Amino acid sequence: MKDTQIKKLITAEGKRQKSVINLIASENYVSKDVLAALGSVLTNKYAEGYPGRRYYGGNEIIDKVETLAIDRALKLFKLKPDAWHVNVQLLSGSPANFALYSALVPIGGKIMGMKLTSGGHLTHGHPLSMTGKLWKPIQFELDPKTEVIDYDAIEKLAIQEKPDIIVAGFTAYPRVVDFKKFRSIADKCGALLHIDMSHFAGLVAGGVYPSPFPYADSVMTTTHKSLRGPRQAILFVKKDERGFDKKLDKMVIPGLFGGPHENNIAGVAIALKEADTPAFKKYAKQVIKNAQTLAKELQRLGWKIVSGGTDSHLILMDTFSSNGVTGSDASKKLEKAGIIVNMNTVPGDTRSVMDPSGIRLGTCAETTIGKKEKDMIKIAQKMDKVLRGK
Ligand code: DSN
Repeated sequence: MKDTQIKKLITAEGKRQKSVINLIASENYVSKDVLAALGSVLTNKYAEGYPGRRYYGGNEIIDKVETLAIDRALKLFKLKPDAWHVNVQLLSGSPANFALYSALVPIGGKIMGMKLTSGGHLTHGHPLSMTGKLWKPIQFELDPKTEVIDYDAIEKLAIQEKPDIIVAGFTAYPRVVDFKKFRSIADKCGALLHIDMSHFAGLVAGGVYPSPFPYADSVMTTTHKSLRGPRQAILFVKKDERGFDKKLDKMVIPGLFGGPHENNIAGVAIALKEADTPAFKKYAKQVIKNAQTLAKELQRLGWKIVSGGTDSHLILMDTFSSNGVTGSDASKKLEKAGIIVNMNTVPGDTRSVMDPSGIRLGTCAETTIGKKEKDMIKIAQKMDKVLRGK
């Protein structure tokens, strides 16, 4: 690389990544092949439109790249091409959820999702997100006692509010989501069911977390979390007489978006193939084993883990009620000791989002570099020492 300033920064970031314990639940380390695709000549090409229907010439090879990504997405999640439609063009989860609502929910309609402080995402109808301004947000919270989803309360609210769409699948919720129950709630109030599986898509692919596809009308996933691909998103919609496939594609381009980043899409195609292997299944299993071990050891050391544990890659640790350490202080102290986490609200949090009561942990990245249960125990013990100032 001729630009020495940027080269130095890339090298420094590579070193930083190698030198820390990365417990950011939404990060992972991609393969060399994915990196090669991202830095390839595919970035030079404009390809507005879809395979076989582009506004620009010269897309005969690009069309094959995008088609491969779509085919591999269907294959990985065991979907029939005549039952599901796939759009791989959106760059990350927020614009993908926005495109989906724009395509399927009339402006001013109701989006029902989990509150940010309970583990929902900004794009599930938070008042500061455009998804909470252009549509009317109906927000639900967790059961304050058990800190898990209260399906009966959601059903009651849904029947009362009659949302156009219910969003399930969350950004800071460690437990398995019962998609069948969400389907039945959606049917009772006449809503569509949209699943945001960004966090656990890799676990679904690895067969260690339930698949939402039998129950959803639409599914969105980012590709860079447990799925271990580049930063990008995939949208899936049911293909039937409702015409969601055409509505979605038209909303993505020309409705919202321009030229797809085909270098990213090639990286996604590679990651989807990598996830379709026995080695990835083993990886997904280990991710959960590691998270459960980390949670258990932290609990043993006296730290409160939200909902009492985890069924996934993700742990929410209530540092404030355990020991009076705020989420912001905890994350700063840990970073100084080489452990990278993010501060996070906990269910029912009364502290501010900028200095909440807890931190969120995840095991995707550390499992990718080969960490096992014994390493998780050491990490928990180091965290305990740092947080207690020992
Ligand atoms: N930033 C993602 C996460 O960390 O979960 C969600 O947008």
